[in-house]
Amino acid sequence: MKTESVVERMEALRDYVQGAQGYLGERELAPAEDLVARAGERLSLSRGHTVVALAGSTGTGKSSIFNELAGASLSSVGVRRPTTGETHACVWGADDAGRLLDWLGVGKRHHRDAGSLDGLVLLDLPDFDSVQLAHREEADRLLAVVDLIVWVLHPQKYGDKLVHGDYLARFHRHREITVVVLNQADLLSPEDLRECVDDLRRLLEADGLTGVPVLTASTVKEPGLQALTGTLGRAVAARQAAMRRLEADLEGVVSSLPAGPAVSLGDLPDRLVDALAKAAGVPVVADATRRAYIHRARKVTGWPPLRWVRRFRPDPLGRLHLEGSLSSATSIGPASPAAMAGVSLALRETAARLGEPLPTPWREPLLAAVRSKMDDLPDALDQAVTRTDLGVSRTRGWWRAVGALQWLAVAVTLAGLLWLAVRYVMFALALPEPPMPLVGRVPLPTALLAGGLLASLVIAVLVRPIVAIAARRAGRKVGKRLRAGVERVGRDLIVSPASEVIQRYGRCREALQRARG
Ligand SMILES: Nc1nc2c(ncn2[C@@H]2O[C@H](COP(=O)(O)OP(=O)(O)OP(=O)(O)O)[C@@H](O)[C@H]2O)c(=O)[nH]1
Ligand SMILES: [Mg+2]
Repeated sequence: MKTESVVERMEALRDYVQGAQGYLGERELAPAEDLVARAGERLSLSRGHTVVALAGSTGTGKSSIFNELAGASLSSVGVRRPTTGETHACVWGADDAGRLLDWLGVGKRHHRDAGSLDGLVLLDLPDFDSVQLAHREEADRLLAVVDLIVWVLHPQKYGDKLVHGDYLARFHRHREITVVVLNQADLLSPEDLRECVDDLRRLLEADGLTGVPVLTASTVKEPGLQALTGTLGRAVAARQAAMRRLEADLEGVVSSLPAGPAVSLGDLPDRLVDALAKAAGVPVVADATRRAYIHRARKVTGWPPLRWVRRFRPDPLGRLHLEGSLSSATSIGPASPAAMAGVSLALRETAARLGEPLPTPWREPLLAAVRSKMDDLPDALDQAVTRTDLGVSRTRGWWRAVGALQWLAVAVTLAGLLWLAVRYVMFALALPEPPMPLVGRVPLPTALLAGGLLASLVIAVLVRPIVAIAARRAGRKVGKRLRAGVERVGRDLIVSPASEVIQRYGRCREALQRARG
């Protein structure tokens, strides 16, 4: 096995935990955090020792095996069940496992001189399925951290559902660090023993523990503990059980972490921009711009005598206080509750759409990010609208040209009128009147008067649709410009917080891939 790779994968898991912190829930991260911490502690304490636990139900012979291997009666073997309540430890070789045993929290310590088991730290656990809660807790605590587990089973109880369902099957990822011992083999005839072992293998297969070593043992007669001693000796010499344990735990943690595909953030969806634009009053301003264009164009191109009437009509844009008011807020008014509800809905939809490829636990932080600056949106949108150049303050050249034509028509009308007036006065005073020039059969002054009026009318009628078309274009242009501003706001306040989450997710995803090995 590659020790380095386990260490590297563990580091990747640490990167994952760090990356996901603040994004994923504590519950989600706790197993990974715990494992990273435990791995660091275990490896820093001792890679030279192999911590082996003797685990099993009461009376299977754990303490007897412990004593037999140690060559002394260290842990009491009793008739009263359960016997062992406190874990005993025995260290083979140099007596330097103090810190490791402190970390394991084992108080009863013994020591044996080196031999084939040099480096072994053997633990005699209380019965794991005990009637005593304290026994169960102690056994569980140690089973979660030891490097190698020897399950000691009894010929009459090896098939116990609880033992398999609650324990062996739960440790199926730990195949590499599992040894099963059928103890008290002396109680069975050789044929029965063979049958028993075959049956046990089948049960273990069902537990997901295919291929784990199944040994037979007896602390009083044949076959003795040779098989177990040999297996322990090899494990201790390889000094890899600790790594294997961590690797198995790593597999478990990593497979429970949420994985998903690579995700990249697209642009703002149109529906969201629509909702933001509505909240920002873009349609209102665009329409006001269109009407202001018409209003202003008519002020210049309209029939001069009527123009002053327009002066008294309010300018559609003036009412919105939009032009030149870079600092002050507009009077479009706060976005209506309906518009803000529309934004809120669109935000949720956006988060749902962006989050769809993400694993479930990442969707929550994404939604939170998308909505994080929601309170700043109204102001930012208002400013985006205020800053946009509406482009209707300029008087167009063609308006002036039309205006001049109108004045000309008025001048002609007035000339005709004046002429007629003079003739009327002369007629009243019975003064001799000069002959009247004719246009066709119409007297010239009448023609001037009627022609001028008609020209005004024709100009007005012809210009009207042109102004309307130009106004619509101006409105559309402003609408587009406003929408671009709104989109910038959306990118700043919605997309960029969301992209932080997506980036985090990407980093964690990559770390998780490394942790998977
Ligand atoms: N025949 C036979 N009896 C055994 C063997 N090993 C242990 N015993 C007996 O089984 C009984 C229980 O042994 P212990 O070693 O106390 O069992 P334990 O697993 O430590 O039990 P707890 O501490 O209660 O969990 C004792 O009476 C032992 O003498 C064996 O290999 N063969
Ligand atoms: Mg015991």
